[in-house]
Amino acid sequence: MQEVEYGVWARNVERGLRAKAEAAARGRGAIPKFSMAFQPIVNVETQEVFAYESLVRSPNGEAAGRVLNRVPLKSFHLFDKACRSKGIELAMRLGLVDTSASLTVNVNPVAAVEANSHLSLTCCEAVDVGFPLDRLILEFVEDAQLCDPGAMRQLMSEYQKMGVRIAIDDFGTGYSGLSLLANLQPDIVKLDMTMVSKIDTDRATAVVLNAMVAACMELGVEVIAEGVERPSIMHALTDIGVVLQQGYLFARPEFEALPKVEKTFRYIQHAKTKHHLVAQAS
Ligand SMILES: [Ca+2]
Repeated sequence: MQEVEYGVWARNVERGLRAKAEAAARGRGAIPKFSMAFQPIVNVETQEVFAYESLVRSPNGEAAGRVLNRVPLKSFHLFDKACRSKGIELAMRLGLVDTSASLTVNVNPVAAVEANSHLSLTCCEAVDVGFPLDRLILEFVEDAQLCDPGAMRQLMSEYQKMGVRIAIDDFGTGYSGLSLLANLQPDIVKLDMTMVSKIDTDRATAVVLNAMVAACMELGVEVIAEGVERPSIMHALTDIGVVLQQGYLFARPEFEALPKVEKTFRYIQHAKTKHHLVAQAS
């Protein structure tokens, strides 16, 4: 009982300190004002939204760069955390938990390893506002050069134990490649957009992606493809078993809203039927 009481007290103190630090940073103008847009990740097979990714935007919905360029380096870790808080808070307000979709929020791995309390506060805040942790996905950018894989693995497993899922973002661009899967044991990988954009035109890229996806499947790691912009990319991905897809073909990020995808799913169904008929005829 005493431990729980102490834990609650310590958590509240910690939160109070963070809130003060954030308010002070905002007061000094250290963290620029910002908001979020949401982009769906769809399952092209079941035609459901798997998750929405929350993405930073300026307060009027302009591109992320407008905000990111104004974040002072010393406030970067605070900003990283503030983005997740905003994403969760907005997703709650937009009724995401009333759908079957999850929410993905981005995490800078260096900030997470060096200021772990920021990440645990993200989870505390999620619990406080009634956001279920098993619907939360943390997207870590793959950067083995900046982060010790041992420390990252330990950090990730702590959150996995709480029911949060871990995704490796931009998978395939880093230096460690497939060994990262064994070292970090994520739940999900998001294939790098540059590779995905060439799957339908460049055979070498298609072969490498196929091998990466096969390794993920063997290890029970779910795969998401980002940057799906043409039906031929969607078909090439579906052919190698990647059904979770994100990109302009389905929906652009929408400012402070969860994009509607009913029309998209009708379009996917049409494209799939056509692809199937063409394959049968040839
Ligand atoms: Ca991301």
